[in-house]
Amino acid sequence: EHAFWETQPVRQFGEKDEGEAAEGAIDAGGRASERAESAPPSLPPGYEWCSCDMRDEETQKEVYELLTNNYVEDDDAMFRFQYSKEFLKWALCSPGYHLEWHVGVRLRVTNTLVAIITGVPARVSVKGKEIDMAEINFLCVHKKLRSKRIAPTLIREITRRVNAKDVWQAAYTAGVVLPKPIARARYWHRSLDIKKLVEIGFTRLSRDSSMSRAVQVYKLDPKPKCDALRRMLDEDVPQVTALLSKYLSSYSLAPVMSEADVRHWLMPRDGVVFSYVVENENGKITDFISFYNLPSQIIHERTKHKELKAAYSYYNVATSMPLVDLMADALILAKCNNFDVFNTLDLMENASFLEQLKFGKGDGNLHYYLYNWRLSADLEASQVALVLT
Ligand code: MYA
Ligand code: JJ1
Repeated sequence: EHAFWETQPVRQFGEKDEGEAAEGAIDAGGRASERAESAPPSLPPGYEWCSCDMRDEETQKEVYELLTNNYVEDDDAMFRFQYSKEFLKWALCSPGYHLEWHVGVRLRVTNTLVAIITGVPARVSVKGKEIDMAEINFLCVHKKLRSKRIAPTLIREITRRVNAKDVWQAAYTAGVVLPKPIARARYWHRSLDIKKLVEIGFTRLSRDSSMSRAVQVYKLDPKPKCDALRRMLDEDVPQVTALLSKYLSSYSLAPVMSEADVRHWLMPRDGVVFSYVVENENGKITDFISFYNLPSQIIHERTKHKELKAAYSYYNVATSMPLVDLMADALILAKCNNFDVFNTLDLMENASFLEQLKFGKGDGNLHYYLYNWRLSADLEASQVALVLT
């Protein structure tokens, strides 16, 4: 059934529950390092390993093009993620990143990049235990090379390179079900430009609704309700770090962020990540909003539209007002920034505002996984506070 995953230190389907006592590394200390390989696994003849330097413009373009044409699609192959170069640089060149964890496969004769898998270092809190991990993302094999077992080879190679830095755990997400999810989250969508969303087939009008009625339903105020909301500034980093750290510490799975991490992941970046704070009269930051820009390409373009502009909810903290009021303003800010739709997962407290703010449940799931870490029980989405880009 899972010829590759059965060989890996991950929870298997049908495995007996071993209770709280068994929580921890599946393949512990000594055994894990015995497993560590000293040479890369072999690729089919004609292919070779490389590292992708995302600060090099030529490489950035190759990674961008591989993903643009071959990365994640929805179940009906209508939309494909369209990560921008700036976004990829942000997602991959985070504090402490290792060039070798951006693994590529090239076709020797032409030097064409045909597959990648990436990792960045992150400190992750799992049920209160802080672990240095790799966050794995952007696993992608060119459409013409699918089903040749290249993905397992990529996973083995990145595992080897991560282990070489003395890191033995990883966190990753996928739309597909693999052995074995620790949590399942759902995508929810809030229309900002309903007319465009219908035209491109992202949404349908309910049977009893006309377009003009739907436009009314999704209409938003032109400006946020909260006057004290402003873009996050560099000088806010210490307070945002404190606010966020306190908030995240109550979850079973959450990133542990230093000021440097917050500066990297949460300071506004044009066209990539949007962050806002509420500062009170005493100069105290009480609330925080963030979302990132991840457009999708419209695969069978039948209309004038080429791209779906989607904002994805990132980390949000409300202390001076109800979360639903803060997120109502997040929708307005996304609309002001010309997004067509605001997407979120039902992580953290997000389920509490979905209905009131007119989100609809999407057709996509996101499964969360840990590599080489056993939990005694699955987590509820509401206990997960880790958002991977
Ligand atoms: S999730 C996003 C994944 N990317 C896409 O969906 C893009 C479009 N699809 C593709 O590019 C290919 O279809 C991929 C598979 C590359 C996905 N995660 O080579 P194959 C297993 C893990 O013949 P292909 C993300 O980026 C599959 O069950 N495994 O298949 C997080 C089968 O194994 P088994 C997957 O279709 C990635 C084997 O691969 C996935 O040509 C986290 C078939 O290989 C998947 N998304 O290529 C990776 N899809 O027989 C794990 C299929 O056992 C990281 N498979 O069922 C683990 C931690 C590593 C570091 C550890 C450090 C300590
Ligand atoms: O975007 C997604 N679904 C959309 C489009 C569906 C098109 C047909 N399949 C969707 N639209 C309906 C929304 C509507 C809103 C108002 C009320 C009624 C419903 O559902 C989905 C998420 O829902 N996206 C995907 O499937 C993309 C893949 C997601 C997995 C990503 C894994 C990559 C992680 C790597 O780390």
